[in-house]
Amino acid sequence: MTQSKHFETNTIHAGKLKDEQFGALSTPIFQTSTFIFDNVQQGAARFQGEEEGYIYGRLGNPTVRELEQRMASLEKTEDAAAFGSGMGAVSATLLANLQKGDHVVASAALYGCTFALMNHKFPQFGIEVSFVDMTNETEIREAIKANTKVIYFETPVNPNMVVIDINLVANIAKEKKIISIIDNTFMSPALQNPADYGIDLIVHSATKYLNGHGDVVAGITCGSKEQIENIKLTTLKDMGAVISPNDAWLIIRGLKTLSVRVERHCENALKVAQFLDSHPKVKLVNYPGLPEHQGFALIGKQMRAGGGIMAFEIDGCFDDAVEFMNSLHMCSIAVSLGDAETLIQHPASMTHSPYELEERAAAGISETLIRLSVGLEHIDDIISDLSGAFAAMESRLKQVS
Ligand code: LCS
Repeated sequence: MTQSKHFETNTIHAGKLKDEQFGALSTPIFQTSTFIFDNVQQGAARFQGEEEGYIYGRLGNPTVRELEQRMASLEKTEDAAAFGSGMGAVSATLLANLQKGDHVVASAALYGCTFALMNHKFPQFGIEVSFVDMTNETEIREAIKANTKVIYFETPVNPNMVVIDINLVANIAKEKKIISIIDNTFMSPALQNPADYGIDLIVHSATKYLNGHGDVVAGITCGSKEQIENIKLTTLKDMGAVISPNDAWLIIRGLKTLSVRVERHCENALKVAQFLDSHPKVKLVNYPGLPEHQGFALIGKQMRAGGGIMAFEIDGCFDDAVEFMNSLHMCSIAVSLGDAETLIQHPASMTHSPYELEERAAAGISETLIRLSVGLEHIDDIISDLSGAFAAMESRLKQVS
C-alpha cells in the first residue's frame, strides 16, 4: 500500500512486505542466521552488491527490513536501520558521522547513557563535545566551531521534560552545514515528526512507545537513503548492534497500535499532571501539556500533544521522595517508559546516575526529581495509587516528627 495521509492507517499498512508465498496477514518471522546462495557466483555477486538479496543475519533480514520500512514511512524519511538497542542506534548513528578531531554540540541534558557515551567515551577517541542549553539560541551558536560536525538533542529532554524548538536547531544546523540528530523516543512519530523540519537523522529507543509492551530492547535510526546506507555499511555492520528477527516482529506488532496507545497515554498523563499540579505535597510538575510549561506553546506546532511522561518534585527532601515511591502499590518502580504499565523512577539515582552531581545540577536534574511514565490503566486507579502514596508519606512523616 502506498502512504496514506492518515498516520493510523500507515502504522498498520505502510511499509508492509507482501508474503508472495503464502499470503500471510501477519509478517513471517525469518528466524535465520544466514541465507543460502544458489551457487558460488550468486554469493559473490551479493557480496559485491551486483545482485540484491540477503547474505547473513547481521547484514539484513526480511522481518527486520519490514520494520525498517515501516519506521521510515512513519518518520517520513527515505530509509531506516534497526538496532538491538536504543543505545546501539545512538552510538552507531553518531560514530558513522564522526572521526578523531571532530566536535559535537549536544544538549546538556540527555538520557544518562547518551551523556556517558559523549562525555566519557568520545574524548578517548579524540572527539570533543560541548554541552549547551539547547533552548538558548546564542549558546548554541557560540558553541559551534569550524570542526563541529554534529548537533545532537532530545525533545522533550529525558528526564526533566524541557522542550527544545526543533525548527530552531534544524535551521542553525542547515545554515552551518552540520548534521542534525534528534532522539525522538519520548514523543514517537505519533506525536512528532522531526523530518518535517529538515532534521537529518532521527534515533529512537524502540524499547519504549514503538514496541509499547515492555518486552523488547531495540533501537531505530531514520534518515536519508545515503545516511542509512553509510550507517549500515560501517557502524551497524562492523560494530554489530543488530536486532533479532523475533524482536523486530514484536515491534512491528506494537506499531499497529501506536496511535491508539499514545492517544490514551496522553489523555491519562494530562489528568495525572493536573492532579499532581494541584496536590499540596507537590512543588512543581514538568509536563508540556500544562499551560504554564516552558514548551506548551510548541504543542500544536512541533508536537501534537504533551505525551505520556512527566517529571515532578515533591515538596520535601530526598527521603520524602523515597517514602512516596515506596508507598505505591500499582505503579511499578522501574526505569524505561512508554509501556502499558505506569512506571516511576528516580533519575538522580537511576537513569541519570552516569552524571556527576554538578553535571546533574547544570542539566536541571534535581535530587528530588521523580519521573513518571503514565500507563494505560484506568485513570482513577493511577490517581488513587498516587494519592494513597502521598497520604502514606504524610502519615509516616507525622510519626517521625
Ligand atoms: N534515548 C532515550 C531518550 C532513552 O530514554 C533511552 C533509554 C535510550 C535512548 C536508550 O535506549 P535503550 O538502549 O535502553 O533501548 N531510556 C531509559 C530510561 O529512561 N529508563 O530506562 C532506559
